[in-house]
Amino acid sequence: MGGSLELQDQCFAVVGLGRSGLAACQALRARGASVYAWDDQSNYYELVKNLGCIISPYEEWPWQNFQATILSPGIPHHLPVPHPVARLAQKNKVPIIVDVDLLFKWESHAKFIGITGTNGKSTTTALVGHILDNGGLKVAVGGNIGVPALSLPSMGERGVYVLELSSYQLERLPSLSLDTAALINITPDHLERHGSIEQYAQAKELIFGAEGLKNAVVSIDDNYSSDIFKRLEKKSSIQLISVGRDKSSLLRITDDGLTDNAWGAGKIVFNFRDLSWALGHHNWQNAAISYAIARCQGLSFDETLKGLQNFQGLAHRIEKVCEKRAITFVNDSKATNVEAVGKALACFSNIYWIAGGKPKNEPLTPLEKFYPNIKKAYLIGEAQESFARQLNGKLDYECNGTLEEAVNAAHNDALRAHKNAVILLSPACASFDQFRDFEERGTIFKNLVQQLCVEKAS
Ligand code: UMA
Repeated sequence: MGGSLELQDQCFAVVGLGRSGLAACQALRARGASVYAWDDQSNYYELVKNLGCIISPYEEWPWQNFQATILSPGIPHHLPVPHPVARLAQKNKVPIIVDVDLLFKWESHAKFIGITGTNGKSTTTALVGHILDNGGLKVAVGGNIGVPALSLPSMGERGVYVLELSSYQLERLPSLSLDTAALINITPDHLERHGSIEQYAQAKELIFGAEGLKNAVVSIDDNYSSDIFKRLEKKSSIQLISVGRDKSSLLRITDDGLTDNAWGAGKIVFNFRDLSWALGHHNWQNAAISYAIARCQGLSFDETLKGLQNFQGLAHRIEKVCEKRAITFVNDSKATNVEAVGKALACFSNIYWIAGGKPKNEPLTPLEKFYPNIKKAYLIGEAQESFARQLNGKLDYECNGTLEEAVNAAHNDALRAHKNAVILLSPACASFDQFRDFEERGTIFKNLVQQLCVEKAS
């Protein structure tokens, strides 16, 4: 992104040199800005020094010169404890932003679609990108989905950016500028960072705060989202589309299909069961929201349906890896919370469930209704003892420590049982105790599975 030197008189701090921070360093330097960079790990110091960034202790930085501090979304500025850099920025009245904020500023002539929610936001973001691209629009997809905003191409005024926005990012977007904003659902997540579910919901609601917002798509099936919808009803300047199972929904999800009271004269316009990727009811919600967003962009019914039908689904989210000897392996590494795991457990029966990782201190009790679908649990990572205590007497389990051990144990048990089975990685935990992120965890799972499938086939 970018190549002119229009920022050569400006100075920025970039803190956190993960995916978003590195892309920010590159983009800022390409525009000629001075960049002071920091990460508590030294892995990328050489790389950013080679880009011309300055690495030095942040206490010594010229704070009065900074336009903004680009603080990686994962680094707290408030709860549970502000990072010392955030305190320094606040003390020096330097705005704390995330990378996406610069994209809004630099690409102000393009159109932006923002999508948030506790679960389903990556699938919905990818799906919307896919439908719009299929419909002939010039589209770039990024944000929390894993493609840093500042690594996206410059799009020109006919371009459409489809951005997944997390609650972490939404709190640091003073330049938020969206044509269309969508909220999929709100259930407890990241509470250590936001303090309470109410404050987490407030962060999510920020997505509707953009000046000039034209379309708001809100699923109204949970109380927090429904309350946000009611507040939006008071804003007459936006087209507001409610989505959900609730009878009052403009786009109503039923077992027979999507009833469209917005563009389809109250008729059922398609059957969710015809969408091969839409495994599980939660994906019906993702499909309905994506349908709404596409129609808000002016796509015809046929164009929208075509995109919905030929979507391939998303890696690491209830992703079928392979099927061998009546055993289906499913990678759901992205399910880092209990709510997301419930969606996967609801899709299958005779499950050999691999769970655990870095605990989020959420009780497993909401999953108990799915235990009849589970044959046995295989526990890994820091969470294994606490999960074992919670499963004791309710579900057969063993502690395996590592993903590799768990895959082998589950596979041996499933083979011995001689029945159709599903080996499901759906951790209900973050990955950081043993992996870089959920993507690495999912990729390693897929590699282990591929090896097993090849070995056992030969
Ligand atoms: N770091 C410090 N000090 C700290 C904490 C972290 O220096 O106290 C450094 C780490 O050493 C590391 C960097 O900060 O080098 C990591 O920053 P980051 O965690 O913000 O990671 P990025 O790689 O920049 O990824 C971020 C998002 N990460 C988070 O929000 C935690 C990615 O979302 C996003 O895909 C990426 O930007 C591109 O936009 C991931 C995520 O887990 C998928 N998101 C959460 C979620 O979906 O629930 C919000």
